Amino acid sequence: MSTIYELAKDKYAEYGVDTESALETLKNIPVSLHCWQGDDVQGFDTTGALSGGIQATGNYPGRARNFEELKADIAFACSLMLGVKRLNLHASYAVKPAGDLSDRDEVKAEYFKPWVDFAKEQGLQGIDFNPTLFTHPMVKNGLTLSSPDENVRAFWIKHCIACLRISEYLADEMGSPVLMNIWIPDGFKDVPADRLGPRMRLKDSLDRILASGYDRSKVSVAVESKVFGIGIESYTVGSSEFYMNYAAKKDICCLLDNGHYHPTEVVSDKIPSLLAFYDKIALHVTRGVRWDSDHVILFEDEIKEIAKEIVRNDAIGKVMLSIDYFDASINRISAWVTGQRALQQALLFALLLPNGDLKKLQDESRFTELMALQEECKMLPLGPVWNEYLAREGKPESYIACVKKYEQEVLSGRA
Ligand code: RNT
Ligand code: ZN
Repeated sequence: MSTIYELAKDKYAEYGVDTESALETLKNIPVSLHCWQGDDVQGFDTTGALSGGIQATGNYPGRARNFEELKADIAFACSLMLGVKRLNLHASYAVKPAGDLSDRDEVKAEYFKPWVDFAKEQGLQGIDFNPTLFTHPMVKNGLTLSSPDENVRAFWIKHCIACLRISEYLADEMGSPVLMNIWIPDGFKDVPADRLGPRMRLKDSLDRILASGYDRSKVSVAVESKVFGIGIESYTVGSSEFYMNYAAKKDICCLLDNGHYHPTEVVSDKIPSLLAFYDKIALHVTRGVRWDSDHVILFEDEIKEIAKEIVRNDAIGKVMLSIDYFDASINRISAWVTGQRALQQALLFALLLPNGDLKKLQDESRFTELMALQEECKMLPLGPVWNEYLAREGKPESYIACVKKYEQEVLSGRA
């Protein structure tokens, strides 16, 4: 234990905060790592440009081009990250035997066995899963589960049902429940003539997917809303209100992505609203800059607010955390590590607040003292506690040199 940590520990103790229990809690909070940061959301089953209103911008060299490269990059990124890790996969990352030309509606559990082996090797806690309803020729006129074309809808319903089976398989193999999150890009660039019809079709599609049945002790199904995407500016079928009501009626889960709301709306305020009604909620933690730009998470105010709402509402076991961004303009591994560490820093910050005292001040309407104490807390010595966490987990404080070395030795060989 470093002297500087001892001093920080004493300082926090003056506020009634136990740094040891904060560190113990922090290291056990699972964070699901999105595989798609490593290859700009390309996946293995198509060479088409990313579609669905999302974009990975930049052309930093060294993108993982196949399963072996992506695995190597994830393993390396994991070696620089802290805490309990899970892996978050998209169906488009199926590892198919050579010559297997089956389409997404025939995606099978066995295609994910190589990922299971990898996750076990890496000591990951579990795997989470996502059907992939974008970057594919069966996305017709930008629509999938809400399409008026019954063939299109049937194809994607079949895909999602296949993904339920894969999720159950992943839960069995990893011995850990799987979050299966459904996000669809469906919407219109310009003013629609019918806003209800597509939503009724989406509702029916989801009903049919859920009606195929799945083991709720193994799989939590989530639906992820969105306000708009590039080229889908005027109307999104899977809006926040649509999915929140759907999830409540069907007793499934809402997934909140903090890039998916109007810029002045905050997910930190939505978390306690949902906790009043749901046993579990899921998050995609990201950083939107002016729009759903999926920038790397930084240790910034809204991330801290999100962390506070999880910690002070005793919701650590109720809020499933995944990171979700894709930056192709910087070293992709550094992007993974910076974002995952920033989320952990925010959680540590929240765990080290005198949350009980702050709540009491609010309940006693002592707002002057509440404001003063909240500001005082911002100056508490978080850094030394963070560094102690790194030291105990055997991770370097600065990871730039390691990333640069990997870049020279491995990434630079990828033409
Ligand atoms: C898109 C959603 C969605 C995707 C991934 C690839 O706006 O955030 O979660 O980022 O599924
Ligand atoms: Zn998301």
